[in-house]
Amino acid sequence: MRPPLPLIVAPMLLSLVAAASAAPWTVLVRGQDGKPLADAVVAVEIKGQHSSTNAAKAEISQKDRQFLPFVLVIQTGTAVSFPNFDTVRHHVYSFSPTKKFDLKLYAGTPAAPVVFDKAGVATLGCNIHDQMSAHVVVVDTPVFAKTDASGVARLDLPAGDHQLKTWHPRMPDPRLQAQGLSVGTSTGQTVVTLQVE
Ligand SMILES: [Cu+2]
Repeated sequence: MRPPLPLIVAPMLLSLVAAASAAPWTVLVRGQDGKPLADAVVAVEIKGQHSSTNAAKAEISQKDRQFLPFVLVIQTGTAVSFPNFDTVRHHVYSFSPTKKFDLKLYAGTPAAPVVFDKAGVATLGCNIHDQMSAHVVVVDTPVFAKTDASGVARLDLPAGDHQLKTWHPRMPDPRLQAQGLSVGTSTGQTVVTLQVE
């Protein structure tokens, strides 16, 4: 015969019910060879609805003649500043249709940040240092993450039918891959395969 449930279980069950409105979701991103991809962008448009911001801020710094981070994911409308921590000057630019800009040779932090007002991928370079490159991935949602070394990103998602978008710097295609994602009330996992070079 089963013993009666201890009293402590009742409040635990209640908190489980409350937490059920957001399901912990794992997205594993891998290449066509099956190997996990680190630094992949995973973004979820909740119920497929676009959402932008006019308050978010982010940063790509320059240190030791490198951009940091190499991949930045932001919500559409985010203002990005480009502080230079090197003693040499940098000249940061993007020719990408998602956001074209040019920060002429500077030291320190340019006065005005760059607002990324359109979804897509902007590839950055420096006119002085050819080896410097970075990517700004602009998504129409505040729900996003990057994959870790094992290709895994974790997100808390509400139940519903969403749009899952993924991208990796080794993809020849500058567009994010999109697919439907159905989330119920329990935890789940999605595996995404991207064509990379
Ligand atoms: Cu530079």
